[in-house]
Amino acid sequence: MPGETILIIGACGQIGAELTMFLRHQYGGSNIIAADIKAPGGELLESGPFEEINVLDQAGIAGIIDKYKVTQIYNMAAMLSATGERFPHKAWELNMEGLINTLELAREKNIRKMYWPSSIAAFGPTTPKVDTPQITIMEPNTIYGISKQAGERWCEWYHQKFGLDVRSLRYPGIISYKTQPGGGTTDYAVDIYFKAKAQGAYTCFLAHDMMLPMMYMPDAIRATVELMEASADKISVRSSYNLAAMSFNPAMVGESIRKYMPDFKLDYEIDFRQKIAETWPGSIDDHQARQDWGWKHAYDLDAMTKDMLDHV
Ligand code: AKB
Repeated sequence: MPGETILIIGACGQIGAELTMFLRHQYGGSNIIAADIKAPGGELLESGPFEEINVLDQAGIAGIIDKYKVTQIYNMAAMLSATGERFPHKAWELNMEGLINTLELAREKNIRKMYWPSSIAAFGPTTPKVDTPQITIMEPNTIYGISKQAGERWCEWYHQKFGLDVRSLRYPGIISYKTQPGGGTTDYAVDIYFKAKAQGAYTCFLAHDMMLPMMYMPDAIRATVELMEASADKISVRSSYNLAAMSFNPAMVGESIRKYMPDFKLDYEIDFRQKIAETWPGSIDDHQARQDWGWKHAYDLDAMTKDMLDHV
């Protein structure tokens, strides 16, 4: 990837922070421009350029693209499902106008490649729940999910209309220990490890048998970078690729943690996020990603549990 300068908007978020550091290690700090609404501390700030910008500020982003001669954009800024239900208009504005701003800038400024994350939330209650196909019924009923579904249509439209090389993944719930998620429905699968280590116990807001597709952060980062580095003729999906690694429910995470911490206690106080989770798939058929650009996950539940407990 020599000669590329990559702008990552939303660089301080759960995925953005690790993606930024991964790309900086791989391609050199000065070639990866981190941007977010508020400056971070620590290695994200020290390891390369940082720009304070709101994804809704199109003119400001245009200035950053010109200043650094940006050739690729990753737009990772989003409000997730649970917070989106509390602030629906704000979520729509951030998720949709933010996306359209960057698509339009990518077109205007001849950006070589753009990345935008979709989610399993783009599916809805009428979608087949087991091995959800790449192409299927999509009637999401959260504002976050509606914005992801509409966003996928926008991405495909920009590709068809203008030949923009925009690529996307439908992330499952992402589990990580470096940066915590905020405002998602799958967040329990991160919190549970932190509470297991700190208190030996966790009270879960989803039901014990709520199966959801999940992925460990190293797999999510590798998938993102592999998709972006695949040659364009291998990319047959311009809306967003289904992507999978494992599926589990809270009781299964509890059992996995007990293999390393036999006294771990798990109980349940179910809240409004259960209703959101019930509308999402339990497992995902990602054969298109595996076939097109060679996607292969590395972590299953027990391998992830061991690594999480070693690090949190
Ligand atoms: C959320 O729970 O909102 C996100 C997602 C599945 O996109 N983690």
